[in-house]
Amino acid sequence: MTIDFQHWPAGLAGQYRANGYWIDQPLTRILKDQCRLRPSAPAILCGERSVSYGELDQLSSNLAARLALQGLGPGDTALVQLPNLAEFYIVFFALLKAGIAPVNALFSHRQHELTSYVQQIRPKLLIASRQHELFKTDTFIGGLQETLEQPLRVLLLDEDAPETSLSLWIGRTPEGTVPDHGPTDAGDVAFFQLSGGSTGTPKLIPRTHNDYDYSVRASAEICGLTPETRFLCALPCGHNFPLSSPGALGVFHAGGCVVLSPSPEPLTCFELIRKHRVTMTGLVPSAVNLWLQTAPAHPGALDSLKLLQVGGAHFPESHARQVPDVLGCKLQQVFGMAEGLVNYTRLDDPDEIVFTTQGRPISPADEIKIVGEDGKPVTDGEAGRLATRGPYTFRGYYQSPDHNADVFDEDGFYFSGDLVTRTTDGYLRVVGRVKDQINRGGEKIAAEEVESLLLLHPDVREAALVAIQDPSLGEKSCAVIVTADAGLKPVALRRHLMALGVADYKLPDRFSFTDAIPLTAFGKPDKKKLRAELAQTFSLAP
Ligand code: J2J
Repeated sequence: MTIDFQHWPAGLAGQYRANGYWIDQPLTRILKDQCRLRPSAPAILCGERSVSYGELDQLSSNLAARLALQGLGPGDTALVQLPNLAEFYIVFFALLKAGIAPVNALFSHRQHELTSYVQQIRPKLLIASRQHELFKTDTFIGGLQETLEQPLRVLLLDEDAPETSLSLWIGRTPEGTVPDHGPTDAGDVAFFQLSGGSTGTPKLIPRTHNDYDYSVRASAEICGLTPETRFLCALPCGHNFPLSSPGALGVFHAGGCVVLSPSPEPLTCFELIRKHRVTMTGLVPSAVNLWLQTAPAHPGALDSLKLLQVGGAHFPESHARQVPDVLGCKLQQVFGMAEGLVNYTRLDDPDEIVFTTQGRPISPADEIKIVGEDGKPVTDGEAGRLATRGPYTFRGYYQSPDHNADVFDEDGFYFSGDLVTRTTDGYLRVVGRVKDQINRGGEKIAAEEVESLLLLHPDVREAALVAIQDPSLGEKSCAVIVTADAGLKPVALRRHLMALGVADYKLPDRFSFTDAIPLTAFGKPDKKKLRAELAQTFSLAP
């Protein structure tokens, strides 16, 4: 059994293999290699725990074997929601070993997001934590089970019942003969990555072993990772950036060590960096701003830190320039996407490139097109829509033919929705966005998703979600609402969204009530005009 997804055309796939980008090995080879080379070296530091490569291999094999004994294997999917703990990687490798393809939901996701993922992948397995509000009781799980045709096996962290305790399943090697079906073929889906999205439902991105492994190997090389690398994972560990750019998988590939932090909060991270002599980390710009403000009061705290990667959202040049002086480390800008393409400034690039661009693609095989409003390529330096295809850029969202028709051209180039310019040396600058998305400190909010939830409120006639500038997060969201009820209050709408179980970061930061939403010549909400109007309103606000 395999999971259906949009493959690369045979010609390109042949080239990717011939050039050594695709090596036809499962992602589990990352762990296998390190178990051979350095089984007792620490792979993960998590609180007081240190997990060696040998242990990571053993624990993930325990879980994989138990899942196989339950009859789970290739073709099956899992919904996983774990916080930044060692179990995230144990589970990730276990599922790869067993050939089960997970969706790794963010810990901030609530029933709206999880239900949508379940509807799309129809999982046979749920792995989550009792610490999450949804799993404090079994009510939500029971509801999910009712929507599925087959039994949902559930494993929970911090669970007392032995039959559903993730820790027990991980901790003991099962007895008896274990069927060994997995991992899936290297050309098949290894797992699903989450799209930041611009549509009503969050879309899933099938990632194959071949494509993901290439991005990890190449990223590790670009970022100069070695067995001495100590990487602080402070962003949500399932996100594409801290997982693969080069992220934890890149660090494992190089034989280094991942230090887990529950969040990017500066004091927590500074303490971990000091304690574990962390050499590198990756942050979103809003977190870097906090670090820049906090670091001067903690001289020496970041002594071991050599490289700070910044990506996920616009990073102002004025902040970029402060990084080496204030934080005492090298800056690397990263412009990536869960759909594939990742750009890095290189470690030996001149300062001007590092401070003023978002890097260039990983691979010589990454094909980039930048097109103007007429659909024709722009000249270098001119802004246009970014389109790309390549050995680790996906070819279609999972089960989304209509949306795929909108975001891919006939040659298989994916339009990311970013507006970029390119220097003559091939470096990209992100200058804007055409997708209907708010980038709230690196967390992506699909406007349409929140708008359709707002429209479920009986007093909301029209709703438009737009970005407003924010000094700390870069952007926040404002919902512009047309209502017949003059007494409708933001608190009522916020409660309405919370009752629908949407993740907190998607709750509009502001509400603005109006008589009519301005329309473009095509009759669509004129968000550009709305943004300009709101900028005025909020800059005048006390
Ligand atoms: C401006 N916008 C950026 C940047 C991403 C590495 C790093 C980041 C992501 C990521 C990732 C940006 N400047 N430096 O997956 O592997 C915006 C763009 C892009 C979208 C993708 C990785 N870096 N962005 O952020 O899938 O709009 O991936 O299309 O979450 O974030 O978001 P996401």
